[in-house]
Amino acid sequence: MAHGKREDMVVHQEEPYNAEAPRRALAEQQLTPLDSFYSRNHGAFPRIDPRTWRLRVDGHVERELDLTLAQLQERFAQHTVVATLQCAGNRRNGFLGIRSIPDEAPWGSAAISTARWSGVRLNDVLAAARLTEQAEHVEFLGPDVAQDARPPQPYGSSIPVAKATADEVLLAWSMNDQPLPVEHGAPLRVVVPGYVGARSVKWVHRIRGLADESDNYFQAVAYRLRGEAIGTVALTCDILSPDDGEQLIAGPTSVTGYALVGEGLDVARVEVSVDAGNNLQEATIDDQVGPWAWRLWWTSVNLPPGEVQILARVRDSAGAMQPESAEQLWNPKGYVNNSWAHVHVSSYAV
Ligand SMILES: Nc1nc2c(c(=O)[nH]1)N[C@H]1C(S)=C(S)[C@@H](COP(=O)(O)O)O[C@H]1N2
Ligand SMILES: [Mo]
Repeated sequence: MAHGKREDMVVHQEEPYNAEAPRRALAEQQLTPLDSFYSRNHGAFPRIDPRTWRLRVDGHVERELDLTLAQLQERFAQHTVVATLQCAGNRRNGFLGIRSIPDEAPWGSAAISTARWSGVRLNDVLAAARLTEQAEHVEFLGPDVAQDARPPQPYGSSIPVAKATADEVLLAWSMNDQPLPVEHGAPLRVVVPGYVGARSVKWVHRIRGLADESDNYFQAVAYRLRGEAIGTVALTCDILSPDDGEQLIAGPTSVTGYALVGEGLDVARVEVSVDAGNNLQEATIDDQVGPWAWRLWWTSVNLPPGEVQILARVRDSAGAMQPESAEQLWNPKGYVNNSWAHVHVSSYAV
């Protein structure tokens, strides 16, 4: 099992390792098993000696900190948050038929996963360091050097101070009640619920209070859309089973998936159709595991024989609907394809 992942991972790149599970592996589980959780890396996995590892907090702070993991665990209260992480490139493959996107991985539907994260609140650590009034952003730096950056540099990014001091943002050492795997950032990673995965910096070893956004390549150049750094995640849903290309028996068929809505909003309605939206049926929405996690949904459709496209779309509690087509969303890096979900299956009568 390479990197602790299941054998049937779709590996987009071996080195650095970039892989997602078949979408069915994510279906019907609120927490994604660690062996199926997507892995997105811009550099080689770093080698970190936990005995010499320190977290440094500096920049616009009154008190610089240098903390071992044990000190972090002793001095601050432990908190747990269930949060979905989604890569900005999730569903990029839906853009590729419109115009090609060279040099970016053709992620399918599984560059999104949900875990129960435990650690300390970033805000508690920032309070100990006493951010000064000049600090408008908080930067996170990792040790892994990204050769795809211009120029090559360690991975980093930043979030606005209002988000950095919110209760849900963690410095986590545990994932699904297990020690954080090195692939996911051990000994310590940032988890920024509600924000695009790129801000949840793995192997974080330095946190800085800054007056402006980070000038790291992954904040200042990549992970931007229409000039803005991508922050909050856009309203989206997807089908997790059946998988694209499956062969099924016509008749009653279960369709399941997830929906994800913006901060403070709820899933109002998920609709599923097997006839291009002429007839839509409402899916049942699963219980909420927490405000930062996806909502699973399911329904049963009556699958006609032949080549069938199954469609799903979500509306949030503010009345917003995800955009219908990927065409209007296409962008040169292929970020945030939150268009209506589709899978194509073939079915036959028995
Ligand atoms: N240090 C570091 N942190 C990182 C990355 C990285 O390459 N290096 N990738 C980011 C991106 S783009 C995403 S989507 C998430 C992926 O987290 P995962 O690999 O645990 O799923 O981590 C983010 N944090
Ligand atoms: Mo990402």
